[in-house]
Amino acid sequence: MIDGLSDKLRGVLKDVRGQGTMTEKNVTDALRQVRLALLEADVNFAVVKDFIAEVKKEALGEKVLLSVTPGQQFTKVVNEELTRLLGSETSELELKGSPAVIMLVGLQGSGKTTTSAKLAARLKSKGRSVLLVPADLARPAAVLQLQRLSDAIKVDCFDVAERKDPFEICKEAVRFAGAKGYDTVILDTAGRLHVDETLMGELKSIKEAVNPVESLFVADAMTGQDAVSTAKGFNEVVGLTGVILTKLDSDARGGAALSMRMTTGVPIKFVGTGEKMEALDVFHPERLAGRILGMGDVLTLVEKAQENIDEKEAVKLEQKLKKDTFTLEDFKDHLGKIKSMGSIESILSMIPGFDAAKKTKNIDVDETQLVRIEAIIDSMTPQERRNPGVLNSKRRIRIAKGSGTKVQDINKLIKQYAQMRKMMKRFTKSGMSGLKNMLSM
Ligand SMILES: Nc1nc2c(ncn2[C@@H]2O[C@H](COP(=O)(O)OP(=O)(O)OP(=O)(O)O)[C@@H](O)[C@H]2O)c(=O)[nH]1
Ligand SMILES: [Mg+2]
Repeated sequence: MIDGLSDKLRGVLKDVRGQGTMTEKNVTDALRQVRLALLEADVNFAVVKDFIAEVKKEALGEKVLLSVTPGQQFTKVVNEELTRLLGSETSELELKGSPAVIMLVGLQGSGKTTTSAKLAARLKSKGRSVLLVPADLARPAAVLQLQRLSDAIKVDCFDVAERKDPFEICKEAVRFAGAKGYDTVILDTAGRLHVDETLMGELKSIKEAVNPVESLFVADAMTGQDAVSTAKGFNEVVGLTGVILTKLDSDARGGAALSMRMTTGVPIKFVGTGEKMEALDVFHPERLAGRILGMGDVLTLVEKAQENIDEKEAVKLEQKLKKDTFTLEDFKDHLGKIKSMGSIESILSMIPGFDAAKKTKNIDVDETQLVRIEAIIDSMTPQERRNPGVLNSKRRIRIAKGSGTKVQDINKLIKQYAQMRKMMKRFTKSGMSGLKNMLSM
C-alpha cells in the first residue's frame, strides 16, 4: 500500500539529504515535489496545502537551514508533519458501558461485516465476552455471512430468528447482551451504494436507541477521496467516534488515510490489512508516517510477534537455543507462528529498508516456500528432524520424493536452518542489539 507515495517522498528526502547545505530555493523545490506526490496519491487538496505550508514554515526556520545536518532536519520536519496529519496520537477504543456497544457503519462492500468479526476476535483475545449482531437485513446472505465468521472465531452471534427490523434487532440484542452478561456488543449494520436518507434514518434511530460508545465508520481505502467525503456525510448525520480503514493491503494510493483525519476531524482507530481475521491493526500515526518515509515499522512487527508467540514458548525457545537443541521440528513450528502473523511479504515490509531493497535487488517473496518447507520436514523421520547431520544423499533423495520437492530444496532448507540457528544464537547472547543485527541483515 501507498507504495507510489512512499517511493516519491523517499526519493525527494534522499535528494535533500544529499545536498550539503540548504537554501530557501532547494527547500521550495523539494516541497513542490512533495506536494505533487501527495496530490498524485489522491490526498485532499486543502490538506496538502496546509501540510506544505506547515512544513515550509518549519523548514525555513533556523533549525533546519542553519543546522549541521539540514537534510536530516528536513526529513524530521516532514515526518513530524506527516504524523500530525495522520492524527498524531494513537486513538484507543472506548469500551465504557455494560455492555459497551460498538456500531459499525459504512457503504456497501467497505468491509463492515469482516471488520465486525475481526474486532470481535481481537476483543475476545483481550478477555472480553462479545456478542456479534447481524443488523443487516437488506441482503439475504448478510446474516449468514456474519454467522459463519462468528463460528470461525468462536464468538456468539445474536439469533435474529424471525425479526425483520434492524432497529428492533439492535435494541433487543443489547438488552439480551446485558441480561446474559456479555460486556461488548458489536452491531454490523447494512450498507448502501450511496449515502441515502433511508439508511441514514435507520442508523440514526438505532444509534439513539442503543447509545453506542463507539460509532465507527468503515471505509475502503481503495476509494480514496470518496471515502473521505462519505465519512463526512455519515459524521454529520450519525455522528462518528472513529474510522476503520480497510484494504490497506491493496494498492490504495493513500489519499483516504492521509486526508481522513484532517477533513473529518475523526481519528482513524484501526486499519484492515487483509481478508483474514488477524488482519486488523491498531492505527499508529507515527508508525505509518515512518513507513511512508521508509523508516520501517519495527514496533508493529515486534507487537505482532508478541501476540503470536507467547511468553512461555519464547522462554522454551530460548532455552533450546542456549542448549543447542533447537531442532527442525521447532523450526517448522516457528515458521508456522510467523505465518500466522500475516503474509511473509507484509511482515518483511515493516522492516526499515525492505521495500526499497525489494525493488533494487529484485527480491521475490515466495509465499509457497513455507508450504514446501513444512512438507519437507513432515517427510523426515524424528531422528532426522532432531539431528539433520545424518541426512546423507540417500536420505535426501527419499525426503525429496516423499515431499514432492527436489534435493536442492532439501539442501537449501538445511542451510537456512543452520543459518537461523546461528542467527538466533547470536540473538539470545546479545539481546536487543542482536535483534537489531538480525533485522538489518
Ligand atoms: N484485502 C482486503 N479485503 C478486505 C478487507 N476487509 C474486507 N475485505 C473484503 O472486502 C469484501 C467485502 O467485505 P464485507 O465485510 O462483506 O463488506 P460489508 O461492508 O459488510 O458489505 P455489505 O454488507 O455488502 O455492505 C470481502 O470480500 C472481504 O473479504 C481488508 O482489509 N483487506
Ligand atoms: Mg456486511
